[in-house]
Amino acid sequence: MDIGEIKKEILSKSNLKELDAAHKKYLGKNGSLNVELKALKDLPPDERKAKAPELQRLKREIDAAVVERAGYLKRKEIESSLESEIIDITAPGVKIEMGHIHPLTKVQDRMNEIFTSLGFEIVEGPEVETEWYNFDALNIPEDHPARDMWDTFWLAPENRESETKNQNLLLRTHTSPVQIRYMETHHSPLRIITSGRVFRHEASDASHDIQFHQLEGLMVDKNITVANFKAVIGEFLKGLFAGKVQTRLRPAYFPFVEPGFEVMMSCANCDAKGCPVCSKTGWLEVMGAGMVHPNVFKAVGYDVNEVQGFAFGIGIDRIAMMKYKIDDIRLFYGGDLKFLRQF
Ligand code: FA5
Repeated sequence: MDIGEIKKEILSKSNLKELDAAHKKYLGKNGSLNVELKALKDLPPDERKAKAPELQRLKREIDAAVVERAGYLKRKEIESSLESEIIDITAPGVKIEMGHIHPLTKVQDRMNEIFTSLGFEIVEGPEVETEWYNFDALNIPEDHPARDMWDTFWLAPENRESETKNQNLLLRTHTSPVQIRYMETHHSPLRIITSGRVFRHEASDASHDIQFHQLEGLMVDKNITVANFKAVIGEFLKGLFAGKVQTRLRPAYFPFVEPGFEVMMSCANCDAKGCPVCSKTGWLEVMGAGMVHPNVFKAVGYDVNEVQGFAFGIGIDRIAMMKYKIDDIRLFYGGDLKFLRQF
């Protein structure tokens, strides 16, 4: 074996795979030098003694040449990969797309702003309610027909056998239960608003959905009248629409108020000419309201001879539809970016 030739061969290898093959050719399991090294043990002692040092030297030199070449090849590999990976710090960055506030949240924030400027405090309530808070305490007992128009999604009773019937769980139909929750733990005078998601078991169309948002308001004090309600709502509408819409109050029935009203707004979507949003009437109902019913005050332990109050529940989705001239409530929940990016 000519070590000079072998070294030349090793140095000619231009990648690690070829180099490994060359190493195996001499020192692999069946490599020519390895075979000779293994055969040493069968030689007579004299011959073995004479031949072994030479073979060992060859082995060392081949190993050393392979290690040296491998180091060189690896260095080259790293250098070339570094060249191709050069970072151009002057290149423009990749733009990270920012999300933005949903139109419903925008309107809700603005409504909160207006009411807090009028002295209302923001409070919260749960979306999963008990039957008692959603209906009974609001003067809507079990057999009351009003329950039909506020049908909702009931949750399967779980381990509640020991509880009374009106503790059944449901997705709240309105934000009005928060009135009860708040009055149970607070005394008059009070001025609160609460907003959030509500649910209805009903068919959807351009102005109705099975989930939507309400903002509830409640003011309780001595000598509160409908005039106070009209003043507060007047300020709210002025703040949001700057006098660009017409509103009217009409009598309506809600079991938890007496008298009750609905506030109608001239349809901004069709300039009150009539369209699917306003059911071709030119007017859209945006809130229910009224003077708090004595039975509600009794349910929370207030003295009905001492206090009066008004309450209202505004459909936030419909207010947003009027503000931005949106012709279908379902667009808010579709997740279509072409729609959402306009706000
Ligand atoms: C109520 O939910 C009462 N809790 C409101 C109230 C509060 C009355 C306090 C008196 C005192 P109503 O079901 O009308 O009432 O809903 C109130 C508002 O929610 C409506 O004026 C309308 O703007 C909106 N709304 C009602 N149903 C839907 C629906 N399916 N989709 C979208 N918005 C709706």
